[in-house]
Amino acid sequence: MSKDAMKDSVLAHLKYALGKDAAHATVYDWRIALSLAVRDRIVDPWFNATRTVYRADAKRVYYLSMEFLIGRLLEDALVNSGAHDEARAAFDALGLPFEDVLYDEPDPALGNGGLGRLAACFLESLSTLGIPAMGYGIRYEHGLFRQRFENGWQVEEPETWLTQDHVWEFERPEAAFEIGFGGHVHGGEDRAVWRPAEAVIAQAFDTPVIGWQGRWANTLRLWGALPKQVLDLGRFNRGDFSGAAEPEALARTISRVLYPDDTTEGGKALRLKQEYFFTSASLRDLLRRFEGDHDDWRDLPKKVAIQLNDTHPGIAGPELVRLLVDERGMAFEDAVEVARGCLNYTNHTLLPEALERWNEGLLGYLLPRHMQLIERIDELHARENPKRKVSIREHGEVKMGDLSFIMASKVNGVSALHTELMKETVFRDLHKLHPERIINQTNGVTPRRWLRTCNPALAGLITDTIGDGWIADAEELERLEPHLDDAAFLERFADAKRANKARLADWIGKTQGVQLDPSAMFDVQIKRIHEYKRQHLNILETIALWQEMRDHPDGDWQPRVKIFGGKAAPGYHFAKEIIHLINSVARVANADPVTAKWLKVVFPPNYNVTLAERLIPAADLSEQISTAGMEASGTGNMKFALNGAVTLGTLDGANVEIRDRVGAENFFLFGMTAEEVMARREVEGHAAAAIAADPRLARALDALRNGTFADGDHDRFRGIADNIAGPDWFLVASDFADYWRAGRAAEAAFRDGAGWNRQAALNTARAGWFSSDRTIRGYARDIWRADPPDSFRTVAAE
Ligand code: F58
Repeated sequence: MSKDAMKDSVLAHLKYALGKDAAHATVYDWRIALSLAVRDRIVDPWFNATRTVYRADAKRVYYLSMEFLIGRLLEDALVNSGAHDEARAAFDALGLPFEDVLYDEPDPALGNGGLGRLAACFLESLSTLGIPAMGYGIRYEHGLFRQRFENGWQVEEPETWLTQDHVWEFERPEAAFEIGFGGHVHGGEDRAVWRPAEAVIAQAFDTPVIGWQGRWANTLRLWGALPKQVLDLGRFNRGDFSGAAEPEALARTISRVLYPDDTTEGGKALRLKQEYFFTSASLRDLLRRFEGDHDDWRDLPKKVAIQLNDTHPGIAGPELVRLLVDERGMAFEDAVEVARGCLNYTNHTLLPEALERWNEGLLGYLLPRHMQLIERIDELHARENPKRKVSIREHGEVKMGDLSFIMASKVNGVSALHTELMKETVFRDLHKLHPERIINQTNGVTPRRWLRTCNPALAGLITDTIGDGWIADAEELERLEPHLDDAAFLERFADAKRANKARLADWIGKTQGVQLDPSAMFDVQIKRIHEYKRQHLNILETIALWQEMRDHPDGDWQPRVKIFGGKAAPGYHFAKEIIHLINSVARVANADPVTAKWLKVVFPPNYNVTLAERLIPAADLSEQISTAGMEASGTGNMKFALNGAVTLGTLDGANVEIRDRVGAENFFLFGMTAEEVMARREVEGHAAAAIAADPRLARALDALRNGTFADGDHDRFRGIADNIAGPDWFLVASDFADYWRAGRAAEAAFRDGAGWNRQAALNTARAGWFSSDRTIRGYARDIWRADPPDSFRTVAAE
């Protein structure tokens, strides 16, 4: 499409879809008009892909996830459909600010963090690779809360992405299912009849996901909850107007917010309802599709691969069995076999408190038939494995991890280390019974969004140097290596980074009122706030650094900017304290005339995909400092490496594999190994010993207790200090000295400009393996046994 055709299309949509003329159009109007113009280009490849799959009767992959952290869609669609340059030229010709139009789009925050973003990267890679797939999730009216700070404290506000037109989705009123809860079960052992006490409607909303070069598009199908009955007319006519609207309000609650606070009983029930709601709708949808052209249910695993993204859709096991037994008359054991043939489960955490368990009372109340089936599945597993030591049920609870494991063909971890730890810890007993079931699939990220689109300066340099083949095959980035001895190339690499940093500094100056020197080292830690991720280790080191600078104001300090981003779960008090501490240190340190030329701390609020896209290209140093053995993989670590930031990190999650690939000399390693962590926890008084051995650490902790960052209030940060000095489960004190050492080593390396540039560029050159295309190929080969249809190449040529 030419620039003029794009311009005409945008103007036509402006006029006929929005009813505006160019003279009166707002940025919003232009954005919607452009989005519709691009959407027009996606619909044909989308239809073609769907037709191709039907014609070939190809196996489909269904990715079930509570979260799809898709981020803004317009720029992705422009880049992948190949319309980006024409659109920019068209907007230039119209005299409109293209960037402002792109940034006008709200960021659908339909996820918490890595798990949700991984699902979004996977969908994009599935489309790029032409693998027939569908993502299934929930269309939350309000995604993850919007974060703002009040006196340094996190305040949560509802996210409102759907108050504007969301033109990427197509509503499908005909794709709707009734989802029941509660009630009673009637009938026999095998075939039973469940009569739910209440029901809501799950209705589909489809978003096409276009792959690189517009060759293929899969669908993201999100379910919205609707009432069966809009209004209780009886109550309305009796004058009970708010009561009359109750059925609608109650039904809609199910798809209202992402991850409601489940510290209350009501919250727990709602979360379970959400999980069943989208899992049931998705399974019924895919069975209906299969039913259209097949008559033998035993063939289901040949045509359907279902991936459970963590245990949130773990009720899929019993639900699929129920749909086959109660609604299609299959024998129980046959149904279990068919279900196991289709289902696979990805684990994302070893943290015991994050492994889902459902109380049997609640489960039996909301899903009585499923509770019966879970009992039978457990009995069957016991019969099949007479020597087993485990049971799905324990202390009146159902362990969703074990249930998902037992009902899956394959169970995978998300990095090499995490997969090994899964075998030794959470799934030790089950792994012994089923030694072939656990496999590893190290995570990856899409290089389209996380390099090509978010970092045009670096992407342009790479393409000038080695051509654009790397966008489809990120491992081609290795071809940069011969250029790393070319001073002119390294200078251009540094120019790109400098430009990104200057742009970020400008934005932070405008939005946060903090002035940054773009030549300082930009040191970034962005992720959910959690004790195991150890933002408190980072801020403690910042305090120690600040103290040393004040002691030696004539020292030759390396200027450093510490950038933080992340949200704390609303009920996680300690994480909120950490946020408050970071903001308090920022307030004091940034105002200190002695240190301000060397040290700045910034924490832009409301970290989300859009903010990550701004920060990652501008980072010099990537902080990946979790307690070893606790971060399943991490995916931010991959995005940073791809964008030429050097990692300062522990031997945890995928850091291990990043270090293997980029080389130990291009990675700042510190801290204990996972094994050492386990051993150290057993040593009584480990924190006190570490503090006694390190006056620098002791002094930084003192500053938390003497009111330095709390206007003299000695108690404000005492909780954090006492935690580090006391139980210190996450070994902040024990790892502090080595973290300090590694930080200084990174600063010294950064001073050596040319050497640093080479290290940074080497990270980019060797990070191509961390593309989600590689990960998806692994899943397709080892788990799903699904391929692109033969005609994928023909479609490309059409
Ligand atoms: C993350 N999990 C892991 N969970 O922490 C990270 O190491 C990994 O790289 C990533 O998954 C992808 O595999 C994660 O993001 C959540 O967000 C939970 C969702 C349910 C509520 C509690 C948080």
